[in-house]
Amino acid sequence: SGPGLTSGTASFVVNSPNVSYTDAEIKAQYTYRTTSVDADAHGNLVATPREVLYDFKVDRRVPRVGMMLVGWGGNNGTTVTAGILANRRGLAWETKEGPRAANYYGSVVMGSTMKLGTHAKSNKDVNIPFRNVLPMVHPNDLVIGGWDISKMDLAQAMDRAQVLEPTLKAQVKKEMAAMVPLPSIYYPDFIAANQEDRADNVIEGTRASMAHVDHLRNDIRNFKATNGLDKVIVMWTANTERYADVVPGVNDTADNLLRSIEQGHDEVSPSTVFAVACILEKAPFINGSPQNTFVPGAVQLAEKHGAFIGGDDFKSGQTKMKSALVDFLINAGIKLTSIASYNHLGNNDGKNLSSQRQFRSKEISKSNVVDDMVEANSVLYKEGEHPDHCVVIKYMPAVADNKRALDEYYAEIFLGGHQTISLFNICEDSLLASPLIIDLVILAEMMTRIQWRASGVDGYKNFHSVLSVLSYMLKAPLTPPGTPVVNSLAKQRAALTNIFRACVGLEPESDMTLEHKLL
Ligand code: NAI
Ligand code: DG6
Repeated sequence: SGPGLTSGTASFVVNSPNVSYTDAEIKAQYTYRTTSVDADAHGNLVATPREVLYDFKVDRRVPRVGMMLVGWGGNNGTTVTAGILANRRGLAWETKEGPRAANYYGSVVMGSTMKLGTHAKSNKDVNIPFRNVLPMVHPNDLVIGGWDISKMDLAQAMDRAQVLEPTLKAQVKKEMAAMVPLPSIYYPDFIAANQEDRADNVIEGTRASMAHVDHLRNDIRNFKATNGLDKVIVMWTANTERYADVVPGVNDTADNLLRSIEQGHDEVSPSTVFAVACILEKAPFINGSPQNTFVPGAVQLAEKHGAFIGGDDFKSGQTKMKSALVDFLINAGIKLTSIASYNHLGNNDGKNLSSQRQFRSKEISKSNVVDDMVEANSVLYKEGEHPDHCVVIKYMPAVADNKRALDEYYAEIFLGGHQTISLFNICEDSLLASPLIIDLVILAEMMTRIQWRASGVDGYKNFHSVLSVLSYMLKAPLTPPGTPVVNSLAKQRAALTNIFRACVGLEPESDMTLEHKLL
């Protein structure tokens, strides 16, 4: 059939000989234009425009998708679940500030737009909801399940989290009470000792084992079958673990990792066992916490099985600001010389992070987020020079999920002057993280339906197993081995939108707007 898109799958068609539509697929031929740089015999840089022709193929059939959360009974798990129920049922509730209604604010997919192009007659920008650029799953349609080492049902767990208004909770309570997390694996050495009293819903055994992998695979299969699902996406939103030591022979290759699991090696974390189970089950697995779940052996296993993985650590508030603000400062030619970041929070995440080894995982993911921007500016920074950067997190039970993040950015400006920027960011942490969980699930699922080939070559392939296209939502983006990490928020968003545009044969949005300048 021709290029007639049914409403609800997309709100536009691309009118181009390079793009074709059937009920099942969108096919696009796309010219990827880059600039290749080399040095000549005198050491001068030579920039050469390059073009590569790719074919993209997008499966337009939106599947029935399950989202399984590890740590379902936590603050993020209960908040995202209640949020989806509230949206699905179009709920409204009273607060002291007046009525509020369900929305998806904070989700790039559901709450943001992208420029499609300029209007043929008026030359004005035409913007479309981000979710319409490709046929994505709607979050209201996600079937939700998951695991927790705490057996509390989701209604009680939502009360424990202290995030949502009582008037909203009352409306979703019945449905949430019927949701009970599956038992999970608990290896006490990996999370803070102060979490022990939560662990009343655990599968036997306190070390990695193939029995655990098989148990989790079986859980995914059952969830899929019981709910008639086409796909399941699994998200780690459980406690931050300590780093696992990367040891040659233990977790450095896929085979070694599998052997270590069989032998019950104590450097294999629960999150890595979940990752392995998902990889073997071909369920995309995303790590929303900072620990090194994806030890080299896990990445290699994913590559071997063509399974999708993504991570690490949701980028919600302070770090998102940092990856936007530092981009601005350094690209404005201002020499950032130090960043001091303080947080205090009183939720269970804060309690877990009050333990040194778990804090260290978070400190690492929060600290590396400006490296690429600094490295890119050799005018301001000598090789190896870096702004001072410190990260402090304190547990303050009284503020519960209302995290306080205080940042001071100190910079050198014109002629030795100084600029100090102080930020004070207060918000419910889980209300920022929940839309990221939704985006990560929807985008990861979308990536399972996009394939590519070099034009003229037989056989389409998937994107690389490591979904670095999810970087916008993650503090320490995992990238395919040997490829650079991009932290700049603007670049991360541009990569996401422009890759999705390429899939329907559209050029990247350049923002040149020559039509308004060459008059
Ligand atoms: P939380 O502590 O409220 O929830 C974590 C849940 O995981 C708890 O219910 C706990 O019982 C469960 N759990 C621990 N180990 C488990 C295991 N092996 N299997 C299954 N369940 C297990 O924490 P919250 O606030 O929901 O955050 C979750 C994770 O997301 C943390 O690692 C946090 O650092 C990370 N994160 C949170 C952000 C936010 O804005 N809320 C942003 C960035 C990351
Ligand atoms: C305090 O830093 C606790 C953490 O879990 C953070 O709240 C979380 O990682 C979000 O961090 P950020 O920097 O994205 O706001």
